[in-house]
Amino acid sequence: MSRQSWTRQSWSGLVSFARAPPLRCWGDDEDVAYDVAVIGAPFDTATSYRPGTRFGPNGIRQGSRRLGIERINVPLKTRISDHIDVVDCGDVPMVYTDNKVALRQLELANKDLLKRGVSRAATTSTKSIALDGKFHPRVLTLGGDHTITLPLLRGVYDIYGPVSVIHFDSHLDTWKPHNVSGGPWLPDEEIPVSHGSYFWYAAQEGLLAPNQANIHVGIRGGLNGWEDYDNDADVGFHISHAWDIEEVGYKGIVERIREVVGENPVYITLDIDVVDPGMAPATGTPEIGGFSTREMKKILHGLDGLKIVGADIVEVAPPYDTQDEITSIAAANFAFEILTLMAKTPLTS
Ligand SMILES: [Mn+2]
Repeated sequence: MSRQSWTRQSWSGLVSFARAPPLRCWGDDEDVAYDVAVIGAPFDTATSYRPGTRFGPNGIRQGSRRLGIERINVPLKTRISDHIDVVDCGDVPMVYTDNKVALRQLELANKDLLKRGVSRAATTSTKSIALDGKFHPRVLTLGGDHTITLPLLRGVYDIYGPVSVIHFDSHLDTWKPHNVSGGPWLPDEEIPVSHGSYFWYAAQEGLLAPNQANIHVGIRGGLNGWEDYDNDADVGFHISHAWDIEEVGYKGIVERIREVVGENPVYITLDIDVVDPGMAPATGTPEIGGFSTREMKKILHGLDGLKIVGADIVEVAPPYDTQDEITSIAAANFAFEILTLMAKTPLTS
């Protein structure tokens, strides 16, 4: 692939994620092949507390300026560009006037990328884990509030079937939509999807791996009632609490994740609020007592070898960030770690 980034310097030029070449993936460049597309989903109109994640994609890109796909990830001993071609497709147009329309826009944009071929992995003689046996690009999405995971999972499902979800978050996000009141005028069932209920829809649609092969990691939010945990198990998740790390360490957390997902294809969705607000304050629904960025990196490194078919980093709301961009930098680094894991493990069967 001949396209170059805008600049090789971290402090100048137009910004793309980790200096990946920018492409017009849904326009003039739609015939250019790559292995991983980074896309932005600027969406914050289904959040329950403080909005601002429509600025997340560009915030995370700004936070990634000192990262580079051509630089070595030292703990993982990997240079991403040695293995895969990564591009930054920019942001998907998402309307701010109607969530249903906005999420549909993201669903179509994502599916459009996923159905294409790849640049490098295709040259191997091995078979892909995709249902059609072919290699397809992987998409790493920069959110956006967490609702965006629902349309993204629909795309992944079409290519790979149901996937095991590893969900880093302080909240369950499996709530029934009608836990929010419709008021005296509307039946509660008319309440649409939000950033707290998208997994409930995903389960209804059969997008999640069966037999409870999905896991939340870092959970510590409050509940409406203990029945929320029963509902969560029905949706298909195991729960690893944030405080578990005191007892079992990061190795114990990793062991539990790997036990739950087994050999399944994996989708990683990372809500930045999994990290303690002391290290990642700029998010919609902060909860104290979270992981440190160092702990998160160790846990992500423990996922080395899993077949990651897609990922998103969500709930980064730069308007609440510190002047030194602490949250955006954390989010960009986690995206970079996941990208490195993708580079290391091809989706071969
Ligand atoms: Mn959350």
